Amino acid sequence: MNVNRKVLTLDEFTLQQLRNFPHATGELSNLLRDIGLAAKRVNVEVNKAGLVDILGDAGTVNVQGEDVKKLDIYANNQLMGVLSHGISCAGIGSEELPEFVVFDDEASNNSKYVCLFDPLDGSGNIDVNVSIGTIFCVYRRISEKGKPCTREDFLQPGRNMVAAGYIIYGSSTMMVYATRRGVNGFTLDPSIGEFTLSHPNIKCPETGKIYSVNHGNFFQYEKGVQAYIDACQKKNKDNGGPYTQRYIGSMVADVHRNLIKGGIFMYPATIDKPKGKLRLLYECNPFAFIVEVAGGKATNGRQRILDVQPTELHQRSSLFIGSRKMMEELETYLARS
Ligand code: P6P
Repeated sequence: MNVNRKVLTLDEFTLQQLRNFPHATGELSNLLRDIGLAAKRVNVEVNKAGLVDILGDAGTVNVQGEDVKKLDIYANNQLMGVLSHGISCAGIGSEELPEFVVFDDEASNNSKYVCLFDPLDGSGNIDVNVSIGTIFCVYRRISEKGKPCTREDFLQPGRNMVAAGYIIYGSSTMMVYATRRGVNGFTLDPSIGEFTLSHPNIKCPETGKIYSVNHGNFFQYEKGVQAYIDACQKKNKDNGGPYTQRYIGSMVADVHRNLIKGGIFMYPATIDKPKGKLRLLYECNPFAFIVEVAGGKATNGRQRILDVQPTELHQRSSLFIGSRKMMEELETYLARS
């Protein structure tokens, strides 16, 4: 009987990658498998959110001042659990927690990596069954191994990232992650309870016809952004269009679609949010790393996202991310303003 060996599980894929680097310790492979395990547990709850009392608010407000959904807390605890009990992570930063968490036990202090994550992005969409996601990124610690990790380990510029990824809980559940070697997508096969390689070597199309932005904020955007959006609406078959506007209101879903099909996602600064809405460390940076490895671009409108030097865990940023040629056209409009 032919065994279909082309469809590798996440575990088999990470081990195969490990075999390509004989000197690797396997810590990153372990860490990615740990995240995959947490994702499978979150997926079970997300899929039955409509059936049990895990819907709705937890009755608390997080450090962002946002109503915390019960699934946010559950997802945060699942990720913290696998990472603190593993041997690959010295500490974490999470959207749901006010400060960094240093695990500070012998095994964790001897770990090479730290993680930052948004455990459940787009959670406002949970109750209306719109796709939501988990976003994560991994850095090699710069503090002395054998001791507790430090704040500086988490405040590295995104260009230092070792790996980044997301899980999208949608029509299917997918885990997509990038290392400098490439971007690969794994679809959860419920029949075996494993993520299986379904999108090898993802490349972001160098151009596209989808633009994603919240038009409700149009008159709050800077003039260059307004001019670009106006140009998108005027595209036709003679100048590279017509374009389609798609905005789900769940970053993981919007950026994932554009990564696969080509397109541009924008969350510009607004009058109400002059520093932008999205979080640099665990939303903008991970997606910037993934999209750049796949051949796209990501900026804050003035600077490459991955070159921004972070100063605090929850700092916000504007974000423009997507197909290279669409980003280059956007930059011509921003330069004029
Ligand atoms: P708005 C979800 O709350 C989120 O953080 C991102 O996932 C999403 O892209 C954005 O906010 C949507 O924000 O202001 O357009 O509703």
